[in-house]
Amino acid sequence: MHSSERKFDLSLTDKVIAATGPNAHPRLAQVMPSLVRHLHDFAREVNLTVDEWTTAIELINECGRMSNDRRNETQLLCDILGLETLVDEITANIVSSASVSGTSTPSAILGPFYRHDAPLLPNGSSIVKDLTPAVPWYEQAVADSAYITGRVLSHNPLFPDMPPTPLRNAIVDVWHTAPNGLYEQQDPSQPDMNLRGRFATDAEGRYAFYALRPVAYPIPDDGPAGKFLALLDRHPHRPGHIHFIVSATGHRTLTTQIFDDRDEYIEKDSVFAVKDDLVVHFEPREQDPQAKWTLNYEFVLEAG
Ligand code: MBD
Ligand code: FE
Repeated sequence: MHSSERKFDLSLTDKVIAATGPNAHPRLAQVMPSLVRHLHDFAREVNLTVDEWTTAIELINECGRMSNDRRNETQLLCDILGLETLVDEITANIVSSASVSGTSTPSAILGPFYRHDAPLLPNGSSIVKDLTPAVPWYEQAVADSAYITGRVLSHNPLFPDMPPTPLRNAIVDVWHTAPNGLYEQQDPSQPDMNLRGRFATDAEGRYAFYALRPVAYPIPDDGPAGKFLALLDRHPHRPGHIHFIVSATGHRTLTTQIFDDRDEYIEKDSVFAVKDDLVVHFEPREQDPQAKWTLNYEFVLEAG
């Protein structure tokens, strides 16, 4: 054989797949042949060298080293590759016919900054903590102050033509960044649990709280995911968004985000999470010293 001709051991792939034993975890036994095939095909297709593979290993190791309960760099790496959005889409297709047909609210990715146990607050209260003129972003917080209201409704896919009905005691769990583009756990200058809260809907399914219009912000770009973006000549910005997890007894829990339509990054989200039905329009709010803007948004959960 000519020495410049590349010849790969295709049977290696088969050997790796065949090495799986009869008592393997069933789901792994089902998915690993595909993973191994795609992984090997990728390496052969791009002529992956040892040096390149070592660089990739270092990237993944660095992501792992940086990940903790304040920062999930490995998840961020998946996010910039579109994997969290893809998995969310696949999950919706498998388990939720209604979200696919557009009758329930579409999901969006969780992202790396959710915290459990945000305070349960009364409707009509504010998730903006300690807002005084001493806060560096005070002016912008006042300019972006927003009253967000809406209802949580139930859609039953068994009765697709029935209009959605209000859900009492649904929990609306919300979180977003400060005007400096940082979540409270990323920012020592913010009080614990700032811009996070949970609200229970009333008998008519309504929730209401004060928050801020969200700002566009760069995902953390001082780590390996950020370095990777730079190597790809990609920007790190996400359009301004507010995260929600909406849950109610007997319903599929909805993890989603809403996106402010004023945002220039709405069509170039660095983690590919924007969906048309999740783009919202804030309206000016009259005669409320606590809010310059208002938004009404209904969440439709799927029964089952
Ligand atoms: C975020 O704030 C976020 O919501 C996602 C999905 C990824 C990175 C940063
Ligand atoms: Fe986010």
